[in-house]
Amino acid sequence: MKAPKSFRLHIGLFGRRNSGKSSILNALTNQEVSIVSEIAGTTTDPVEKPMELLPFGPVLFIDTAGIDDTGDLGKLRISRTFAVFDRTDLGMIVTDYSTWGDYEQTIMQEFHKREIPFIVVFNKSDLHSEDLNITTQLDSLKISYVSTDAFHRQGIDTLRHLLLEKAPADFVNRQAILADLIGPGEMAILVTPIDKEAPKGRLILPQVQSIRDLLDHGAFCMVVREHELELALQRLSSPPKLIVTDSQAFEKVNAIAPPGIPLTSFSILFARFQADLNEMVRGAMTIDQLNPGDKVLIAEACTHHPIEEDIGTVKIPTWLNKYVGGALTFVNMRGRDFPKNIADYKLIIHCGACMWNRREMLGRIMQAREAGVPITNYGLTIAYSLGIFPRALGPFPDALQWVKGKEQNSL
Ligand SMILES: Nc1nc2c(ncn2[C@@H]2O[C@H](COP(=O)(O)OP(=O)(O)O)[C@@H](O)[C@H]2O)c(=O)[nH]1
Ligand code: SF4
Ligand SMILES: [Mg+2]
Repeated sequence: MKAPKSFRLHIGLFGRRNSGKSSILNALTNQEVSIVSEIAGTTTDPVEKPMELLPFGPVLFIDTAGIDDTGDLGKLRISRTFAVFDRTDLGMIVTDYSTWGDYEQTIMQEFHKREIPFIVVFNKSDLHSEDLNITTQLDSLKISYVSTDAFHRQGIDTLRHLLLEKAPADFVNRQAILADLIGPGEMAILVTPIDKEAPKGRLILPQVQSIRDLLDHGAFCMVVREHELELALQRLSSPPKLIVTDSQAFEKVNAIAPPGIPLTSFSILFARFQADLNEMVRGAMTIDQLNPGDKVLIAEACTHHPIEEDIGTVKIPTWLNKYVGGALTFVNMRGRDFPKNIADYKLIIHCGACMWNRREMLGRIMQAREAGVPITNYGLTIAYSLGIFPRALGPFPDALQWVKGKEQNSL
């Protein structure tokens, strides 16, 4: 399904002709769709370029190709380029240290005036080295900047991290946990086992957040233990839109829930809400490629783990060793530190990051991707081990398609 335009992050690309806007776009998206040319552009109409930009997904670049400071700045104000500011959620000024001047400062002032977050990109760093006069000034104004060499793809990862850091929260955070799968006026059933591992007297955060999400969107739910699920289904005059269960009760719930009713787990909902479902599903699928002796990083966001004490230190390591038929080398990390040498690891298994915001988790996913290391989370590791993926990914066609393709290839 194509993402509607208004949900896309609009990135306004400003910069003189030949500053390297198209080259930066290509380097960021790894697509050769924007034409890189050595001849200065002729049109002053901004060009809209819908693209996939990791980790955001679909974004819209608005390329103001074809304007520069050769014209009168006054003309710029009335030109169609200036209207791009009205549509820009996040701005980029592409320049280099030798050309930084009035034109760039005008754009910068406009961003400031409109309170649009932006990044200054000093491109062509292979040709022009840093000018301390400029960067000291930007530092004092607390303006984010980066040096890139789009030609040799240097600095592009740093730029991508800055884009994530600066993007308005509305575009980074998911709007719904599960309400988008249910719809207003419709019902979900949430299955929450109440066993000795459940905290006393309360529900855990993901369950509470899911209930609230449904209420916020005019949907509703029934909350049951797995033992009462069958009875609950019998009482309903029409089936629920979705059943969500704790991964640990998945097998039981799978047997009770008629095949026509979509079923998923809280872990999967939260891999989508707090992280990136497709990326984490891909990560879990690489468990099959692990061999004894391989290094696996187990990362937890909290420095202490109030829930499920031993999952990262005992349960997952024990199961994975059994699965690969030998001892893997596990390293457990807690808190905000991420090891420098992540490329040494074959897999990163992260906690659900329920105490973090999505921006932080996407930052980690990007780091893993840059190092070429697959990443998944606790819940998906468990789900994969239980053989849950095909049914539990039913409500997420993209992720399911990927799993099916992978299974087909390995036949
Ligand atoms: N040396 C060098 N050349 C670059 C760099 N980025 C872009 N170019 C070259 O600069 C020219 C203009 O680039 P382009 O991306 O079309 O600029 P645009 O007009 O701003 O879109 C092309 O010849 C590019 O190959 C860079 O970082 N270093
Ligand atoms: S942030 Fe991670 S470690 Fe902390 S409670 Fe949530 S899942 Fe556990
Ligand atoms: Mg261009």
